[in-house]
Amino acid sequence: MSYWFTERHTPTRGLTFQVEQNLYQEKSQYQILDIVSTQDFGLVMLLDGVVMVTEKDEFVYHEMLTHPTLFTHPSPKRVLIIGGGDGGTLKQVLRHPCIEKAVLVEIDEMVVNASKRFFPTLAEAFSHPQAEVLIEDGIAFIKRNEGSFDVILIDSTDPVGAAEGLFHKDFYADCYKALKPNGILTIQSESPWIEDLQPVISRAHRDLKSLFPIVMPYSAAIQTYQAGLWLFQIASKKYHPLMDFDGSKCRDMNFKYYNEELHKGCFALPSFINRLFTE
Ligand code: AG3
Repeated sequence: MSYWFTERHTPTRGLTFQVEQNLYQEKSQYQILDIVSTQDFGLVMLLDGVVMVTEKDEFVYHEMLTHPTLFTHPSPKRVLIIGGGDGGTLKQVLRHPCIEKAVLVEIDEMVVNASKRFFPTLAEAFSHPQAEVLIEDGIAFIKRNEGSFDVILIDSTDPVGAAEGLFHKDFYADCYKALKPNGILTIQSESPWIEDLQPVISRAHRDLKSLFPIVMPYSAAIQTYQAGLWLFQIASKKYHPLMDFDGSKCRDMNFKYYNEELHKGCFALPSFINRLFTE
């Protein structure tokens, strides 16, 4: 029996689509997971009623969280993903032949297991020889791993509940320490159209700037996330996302969203968004 599902983005607006079938529901100590099937987006994973992954457009978020950073760092060998239990980010990371080790630290095993069952094309990354999957709180993990990674990618849920600590300055400081001297941290940074999130986005920028010499926000158009426009922020110890970018490396890689021109363009932001980073 099909029905209209709405994810509420604010008390007065949201994203609505038709669900064909509820396929699966499970509850962990952290959240409720639903897998539903839809005409428009294929299978959709919801956590606490919030869209996390859709078969149709997962590539946009996962490519854009990964490739701008991995093509900025000239030789990323050790990559850490915090969150990302669906495996989508890990899959994109492992497309880079220079990767020697990609560690995924997900707090909720339920997400990993559901992805294995319902998103096998993402979850296949878990069994890649260079991949290591740990079920652990990323905030604790990072404190034990100083100087270990070239790149850290934060693939978190929204800044509520278990993920809230992943938006805090203390956590970014621990990420700074867990990076090697030329390392890069990249975070998913929510939608600039949601007024309540604007202070969170601005604060993250300020906090990252207080730690890293180079901080560059960028955007991607993700139709199934809030208001269809999403931000990320790169925080880098040395390499500059435009000056140190070598476009020749990505030319033959056949991405679905990311490409060389888009890399250069995604850092150009609308003025109202730039103001979130200057005021
Ligand atoms: N990370 C989820 C980003 C937050 C989405 N928020 C929202 N739709 N309100 C995602 C998991 C993908 N690996």
